[in-house]
Amino acid sequence: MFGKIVNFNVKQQEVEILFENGKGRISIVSELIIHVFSKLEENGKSKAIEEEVLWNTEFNAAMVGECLVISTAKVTIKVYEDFLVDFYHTNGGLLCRDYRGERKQRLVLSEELIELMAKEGHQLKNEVNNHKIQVLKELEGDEYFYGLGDKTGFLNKRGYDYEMWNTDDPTPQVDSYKALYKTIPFLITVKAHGVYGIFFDNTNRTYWDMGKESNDYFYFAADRGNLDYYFFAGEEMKDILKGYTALTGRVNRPQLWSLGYHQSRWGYETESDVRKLAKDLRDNHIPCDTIHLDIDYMEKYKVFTWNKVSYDAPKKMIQDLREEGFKIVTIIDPGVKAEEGYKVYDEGVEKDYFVKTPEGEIYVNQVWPGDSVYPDFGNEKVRQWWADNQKFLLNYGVRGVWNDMNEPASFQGEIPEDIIFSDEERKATHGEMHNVYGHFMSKATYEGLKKYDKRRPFVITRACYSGSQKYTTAWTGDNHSIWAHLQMAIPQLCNLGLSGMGFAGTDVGGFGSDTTAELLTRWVQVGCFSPLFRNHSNKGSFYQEPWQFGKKTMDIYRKYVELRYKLLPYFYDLFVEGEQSGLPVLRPLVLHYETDVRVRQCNDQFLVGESLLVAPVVMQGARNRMVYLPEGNWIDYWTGKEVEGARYIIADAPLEVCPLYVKEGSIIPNYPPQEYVGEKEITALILDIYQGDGGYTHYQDDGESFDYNEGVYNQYEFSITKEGIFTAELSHRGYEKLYSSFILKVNGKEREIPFEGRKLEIKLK
Ligand code: MIG
Repeated sequence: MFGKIVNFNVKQQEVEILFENGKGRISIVSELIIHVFSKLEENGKSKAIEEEVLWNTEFNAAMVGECLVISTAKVTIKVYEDFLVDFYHTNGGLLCRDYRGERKQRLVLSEELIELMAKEGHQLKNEVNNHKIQVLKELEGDEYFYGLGDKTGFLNKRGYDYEMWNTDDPTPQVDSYKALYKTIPFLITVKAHGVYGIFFDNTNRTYWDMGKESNDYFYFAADRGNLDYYFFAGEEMKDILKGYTALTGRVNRPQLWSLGYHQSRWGYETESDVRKLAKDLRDNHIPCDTIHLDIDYMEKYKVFTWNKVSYDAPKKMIQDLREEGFKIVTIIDPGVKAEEGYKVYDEGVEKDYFVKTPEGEIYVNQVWPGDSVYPDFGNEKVRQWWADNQKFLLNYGVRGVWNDMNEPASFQGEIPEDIIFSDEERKATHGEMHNVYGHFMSKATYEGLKKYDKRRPFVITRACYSGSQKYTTAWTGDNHSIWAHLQMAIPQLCNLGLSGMGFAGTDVGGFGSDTTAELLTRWVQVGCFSPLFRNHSNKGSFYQEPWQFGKKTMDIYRKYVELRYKLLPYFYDLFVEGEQSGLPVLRPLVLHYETDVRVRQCNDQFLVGESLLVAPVVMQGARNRMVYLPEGNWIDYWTGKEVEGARYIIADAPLEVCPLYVKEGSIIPNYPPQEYVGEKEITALILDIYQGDGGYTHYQDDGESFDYNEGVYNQYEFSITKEGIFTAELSHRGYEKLYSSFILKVNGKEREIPFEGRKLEIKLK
């Protein structure tokens, strides 16, 4: 307990508070972002926020009675005895108050009952488990919670509890799971009178109760680390996400091909399997840019080796495939086979790069290669070494790296929490570094690719921490081919986006268990709108490439992959915009319509940008569904029919239809059909125009390099009015390949307008 406030002291933008029994600090990061901190143990720097910035902000701090009141133009913070902190809008309204009471036990169980239930394996717990760091925030009653990374269940996290402890558990993940692969201790709260965000920057195991235990409070807690959280205020959800990503970083624009279709499976075991796959894709005209190689390409699962028995000449294979437009992404696990004579192991041992037991021995557990050791990614030297190892893959022509098993996973029991990991130069424990292991592995991979490939790195990870979005994309791990997991895909991807990790996808068709024609069909209708669009499946499960279930399924599948390729410039523009706004590509409806209570728990629809509303069918057997359209007018993408919003409609959805609506006044750029990115030189940009008032910004660059940082890109501004006046204008010119024309598509009719860089104005009707 901190006790009473004794004194406070302002140092630039930090307010240090002296309590009777300890010290606290409130930092003014900006007028909307407040950092609450008290040092409780030795700890390294933030892993999520690499450069701690305090934007120049005016504020006042003064004691008012027993209370320390700090005000920026937007937020007023009241600090009380025991370091209780309340946040208000500076113009008056309450944002969020610390809860004053003790935690309550909802259900008291007898010892006898606990024992009895244990006989069948039920693990009941009785006592309220108070944590060393425990921040209880008052609930007013109307809060909805979003974010928290990849947690199972539905969009709104209210009424559930979670833990942050990166976990590899391939059994079908359901709503009652406390943790999955990722730790993103960030949430956004929406309530009737405001919105706020909280980021608890603690890498240890943390506990989150979103009003499950009681309707009076929610909490976040930990037994290690510091009291260290950020409070974000703003007018709307977008401001909160912008603030969070301003601190932890944003998704950078990817290489364009990585937005195409990816085909994967564990595993295509031999070179001829891979060549056959590529041929099948092209023969069946399923557009595809990327083929993923799972662990079978390695020699005995040893990372940075190639199995030359099943692959005759991998370099030649990759080169041949490249000529067909395919890029190869290879998997890399962190576990290094403990085998003398194996270069990666020998080097790591010699340089002291593996994690150790408290007694100073290299720690050994098991993963795919058998006995394996774990690189100590928390240390920069180890990361540099890992970055250098990427050269091995790049020399073969590999274009991206897929990082798996980096929770880190282990087959012989959990890695004990006292195993010694590094936090840079400082010795730390597994308990402290576990949740950032995948983050640092991704960072090392990113840096290796950036240094040696020079193009925008394409990295996929399973485990991550807040801030990993700067370095890597993510997939949601081992889902199953079950309808519940197609249903879960939507809230999971929406919440990942609201957690800053916007470049994400699920295994289309489902990873474990066997998919069906119908499930695969409905999944591709979600997958083609997911930022990362990859079909992947488990060894031993049915093959689920698009042709595996016959022509009808394949034809529908192809239609949606083709739709994705058509929409590529729209996806790309959304990524470029996200660099500024922090907004994800795939968004829950609540992000744009947060005052509409009807969308706050919408679990089976989502937006791509602001213009496209997707209402996929996620129920077996359903051939129509209810769709909620928010305010405004919407146009049915398939029929062109206009539908009024702010109401529910029943949409027809035979197997080949994924209900899709475009907001009026939208301009959506399209590419012509291609089987892979770059197949055609695109000189005419298609603009799909939906009449109404609207504007659109389009970005054009080489889709690959970092040259855009030097201004090598073109930026186009388009607009449309209700009266049918269309304008096009270049707002930045720096990339040589200017479009020579625009193909305007209005009500199904096309009209080509030449463009020479000068402003255009055209009457459409
Ligand atoms: O424990 O590399 O989630 O995508 O195919 C299995 C084999 C290890 C788990 C990944 C999955 C991948 C599989 N891996």
